[in-house]
Amino acid sequence: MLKALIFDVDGTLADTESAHLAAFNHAFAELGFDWHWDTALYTRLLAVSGGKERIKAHWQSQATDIKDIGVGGLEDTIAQLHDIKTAAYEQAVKDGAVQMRPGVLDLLCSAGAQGLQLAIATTTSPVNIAALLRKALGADWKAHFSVVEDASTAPRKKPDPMVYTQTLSRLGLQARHCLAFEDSENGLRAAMGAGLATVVTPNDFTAAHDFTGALRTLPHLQGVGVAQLREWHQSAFMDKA
Ligand code: XBP
Ligand code: MG
Repeated sequence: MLKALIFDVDGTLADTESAHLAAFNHAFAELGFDWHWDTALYTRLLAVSGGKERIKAHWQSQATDIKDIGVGGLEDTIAQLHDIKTAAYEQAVKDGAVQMRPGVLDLLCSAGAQGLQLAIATTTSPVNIAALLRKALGADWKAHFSVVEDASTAPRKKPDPMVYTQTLSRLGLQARHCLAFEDSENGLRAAMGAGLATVVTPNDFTAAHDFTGALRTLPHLQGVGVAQLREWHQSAFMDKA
């Protein structure tokens, strides 16, 4: 029996990565770095979950000047860049730069109304979740969710299943009673690693990813209701019976 829906944030609830990309480039300019990530490079860099990890991966790929700064300086500078980036992203969301994806709000509302628990399992920062969902659901957005697991609670990033196993534990539910919603290969691997049947809605940044093993891969969640999810969920477990 389906008891809970667990949602990824970036790329799943909303197409956020273009706003994240602009915020990263703003931070690089603010601190005088001559880096400018374009869409093609960012699409590749999204293979690394976590903004700080993504900056570090890029810096290491540049190799040239990383030794000049020393490890402590590297981590501090990455943290400084990420703080500036997060503030810029938060402002962009407040200014309306990001929209929820089709069907997401309807599904969140109908699932809650039909007694399903809702949870969030994301790699992004708490500030980013709050900015997005305050805008979409109002100041009491947290009341819609039984559990929120994010970069601050699950330090091992996707495709590590940590964020999903912690979400299931806090929900007090087994994976077979839940569905996960993701947009990326890392996210799908993390959810499947926790034993979760997963509905994937790719976006422009993740269209080329490998979604082998997804319960369904859909262009969006428009028109996907709770009854349909219950049917897909049941078929997933009847097939395994
Ligand atoms: C996607 C990510 C995040 C965002 C940037 O998270 O990997 O790193 O790209 O946000 P999700 P931060 O699991 O929601 O798809 O800079 O806060 O990491
Ligand atoms: Mg995502």
